[in-house]
Amino acid sequence: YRVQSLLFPVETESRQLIQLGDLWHFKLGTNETADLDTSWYNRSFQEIDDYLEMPVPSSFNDIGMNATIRDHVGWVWYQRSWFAPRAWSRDHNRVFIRFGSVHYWAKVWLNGILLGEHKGGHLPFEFEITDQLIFDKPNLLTVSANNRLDGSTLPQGKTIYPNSSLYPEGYSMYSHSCDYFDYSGINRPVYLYTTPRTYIQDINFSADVIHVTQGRLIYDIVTKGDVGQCSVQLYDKQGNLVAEGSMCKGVLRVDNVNPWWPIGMSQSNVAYLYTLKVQVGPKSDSDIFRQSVGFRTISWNNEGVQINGHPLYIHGFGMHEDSNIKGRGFDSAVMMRDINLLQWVGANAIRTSHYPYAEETMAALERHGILVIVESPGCSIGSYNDQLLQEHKRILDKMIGTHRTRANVIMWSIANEPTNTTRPDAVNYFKELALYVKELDPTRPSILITGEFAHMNASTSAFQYVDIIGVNRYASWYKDSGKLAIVQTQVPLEMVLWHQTFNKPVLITEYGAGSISGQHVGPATMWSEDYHVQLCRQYFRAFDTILHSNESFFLGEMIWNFIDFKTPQEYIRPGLCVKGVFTRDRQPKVAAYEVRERYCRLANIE
Ligand code: GCB
Repeated sequence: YRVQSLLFPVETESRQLIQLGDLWHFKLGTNETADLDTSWYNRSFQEIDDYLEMPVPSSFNDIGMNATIRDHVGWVWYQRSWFAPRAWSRDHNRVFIRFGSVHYWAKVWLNGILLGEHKGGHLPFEFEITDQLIFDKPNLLTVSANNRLDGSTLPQGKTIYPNSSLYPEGYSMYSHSCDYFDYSGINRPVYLYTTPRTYIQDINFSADVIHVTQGRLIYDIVTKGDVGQCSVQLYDKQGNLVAEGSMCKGVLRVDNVNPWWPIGMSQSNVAYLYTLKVQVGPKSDSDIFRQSVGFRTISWNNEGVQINGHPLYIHGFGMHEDSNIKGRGFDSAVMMRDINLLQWVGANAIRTSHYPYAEETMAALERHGILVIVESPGCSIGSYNDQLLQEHKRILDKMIGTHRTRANVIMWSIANEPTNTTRPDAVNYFKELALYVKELDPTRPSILITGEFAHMNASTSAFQYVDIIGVNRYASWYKDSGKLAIVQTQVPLEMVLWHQTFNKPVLITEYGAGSISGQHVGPATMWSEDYHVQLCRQYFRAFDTILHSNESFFLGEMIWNFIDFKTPQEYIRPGLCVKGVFTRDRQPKVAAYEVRERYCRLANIE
């Protein structure tokens, strides 16, 4: 079964890579139908009227002081012109334009010609532009993006027109179904890259460890043009050739392989990566691509997950792509700060709550030995229909295609906190999705994450079809607020119940408390850092109770959240969800030191 995937572009001796960054021209759309603003895609904004300057990649929401732009729902327009180097002429090259993500629905024009469109706000897409490029004057690139979500998008959203004299005429209220601020625009880098005429389109592979010490790489190279043979070489970290082949599809074996291990499971060999070099096409003009390969085996049963045969205990965080000013915009400085904090605090895993993250981030996490549960954008699904099911499948297909070659990806999260999961329409919906995910990738377990309370009957629940049960639980925060003493009774009891009902491993995917950084109240009171620390201690003791019991099904603990992140305006939160163990500007709250002590002990880090 071939999933939809795109190679993440890299520079090689046969490929040039340029980021189309800096400032683009920007304006808000005037219509609900992008095509009505017709003149904008074949004429420069400069000739038309006013425009703003907008950084790319970045969300557009928090760049200015204009609430209309911050809260805009509908189409926006971006434009940038650029010169193509003469060396890119079509006799020698192909040229592609690739977007890391545009939220949610994007249309792209080059020199007035529609290249195509893409739906899905957290996944990459690209177009070949070889035949549209011009060389004697600037190329005009125009992108329109619509962030309006509805019942058939992931996540879902809704627009309500209150028919009431209490609101101005034509007034509408918009919301999307999750508590994070829905940052929009061109959130991830835009690249131009070249390839030779005959080129490597995709490299599908899976790499595992068999017979304890042998690495096995099963690969399939997709090419365009008349390639004849594929040359495939695998190098270790020191640059020694350890295996090679000449088929476009086949198996490479490495004896005495260095497995890829996450933080904490190996003292000497964390995140060992080999390099796969693929070469195709005529000698004089061959295409070359290099790809990281980590060998590891993921297995699972009704009690847990194993990496290379060793039981895994997850200690990590739910996260968000969120930072000051840029919003969800990719920033390599923020990414590295986050990875350094994850390592400092001793985390071995994250969940890409509540959407797939940037490919740049996934590659960096792989290099640093941090495991990832990749989550689909299906957050808080509230109504089920066939159109949504098809969209969910399409997005899972692309999400798995985008991230499946990463050694650190251990699990696919189908959805976070869907509602009414014992209703027949929900049960059917998740049955189809769970089977679909297994068909796309039988090598990894699937997880579905619940915010509901324990179901007493597995046969009428959507959770019967996935491999792992994820539980988001806010005992002594949303429920029994301020009552820290109940955690140690309720949490172990409920986790055991989930396991007994479904006979599957259980992972606590969220728990936590909000704390205003710097606020101290004794005795510990909700919203203070003191309460945050106390709550962590209570949960840690509850987890230890489960771990020290005779039952072994508890897969691990993930705190909500790594950082404070922006939410829509509402009266239950001060502009941010302040459950971060770190502040939004990535400084430790007091709870971070508490978490660090436990996580470093769990990871055997000094
Ligand atoms: C949840 C959601 C998460 C929220 C969190 C909260 O259950 O999964 O997106 O941010 O609760 O803080 O309310």
